[in-house]
Amino acid sequence: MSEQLIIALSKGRILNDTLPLLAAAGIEPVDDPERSRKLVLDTSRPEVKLVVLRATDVPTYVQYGAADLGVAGKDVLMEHGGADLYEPLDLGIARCRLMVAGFPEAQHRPGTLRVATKFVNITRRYFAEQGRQIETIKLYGSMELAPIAGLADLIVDLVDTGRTLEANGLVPLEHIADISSRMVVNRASMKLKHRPIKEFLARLQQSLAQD
Ligand code: PRT
Ligand code: MG
Repeated sequence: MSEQLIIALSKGRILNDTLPLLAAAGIEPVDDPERSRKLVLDTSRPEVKLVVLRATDVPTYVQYGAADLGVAGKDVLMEHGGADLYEPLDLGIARCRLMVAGFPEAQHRPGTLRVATKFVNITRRYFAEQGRQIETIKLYGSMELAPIAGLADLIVDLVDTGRTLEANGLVPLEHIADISSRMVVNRASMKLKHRPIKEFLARLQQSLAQD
């Protein structure tokens, strides 16, 4: 019997782009992940199971080895810190940019700026590296509202087309990082299940190269 592999997938927009890549690598869920109420999904390969998680929980599952592999946005990985994770593959999906945004010139206001974001770790690191003093305000969604409502001077958020910013009178001000989804691997699994993981990554890489 071959060793079991558990792959953690991020719910939502990343999932739609991940499933075709897995299918091309020979792994297809037996039940529709969008519809099934099962938390652990069987696949076309009996030794491979999928768990579909809240995106921010994926690095945690892989870090502790509850999943051997996982797919997560670089934003989520940067915010998590990446302890005990290998990041062998850029899947090139769900691309966007992590940006500082706000009303034009907002970053030149005097005094300590207030920055609203769900990425508090990334935000603190980014401004600290530049020696700029800020106060972070943790939000869980609708960051774009914060400057409009007077809650914050700036936001740190993901930007794709820029339409959400524009629709709210905001502009992108500073580029922090280019984002795409990555395959991550638990460090212990990489050693203990080296062969099946290497084979899986090779198949995935091949299907990426054919795109
Ligand atoms: O919903 P939940 O809180 O569980 O998680 P989530 O909202 O973070 O999940 P989901 O399904 O939205 O997926 C988020 C992941 O997709 C992120 O971690 C990124 O890696 C990736 N991604 C890629 C994006 C975007 N593009 C994106 N544009 N995540 C969010 N957005 C949002 C952005 O926050 C902003 O509100 O889209 C809006 C901007 O889009 P434009 O096109 O108007 O610029
Ligand atoms: Mg969402």
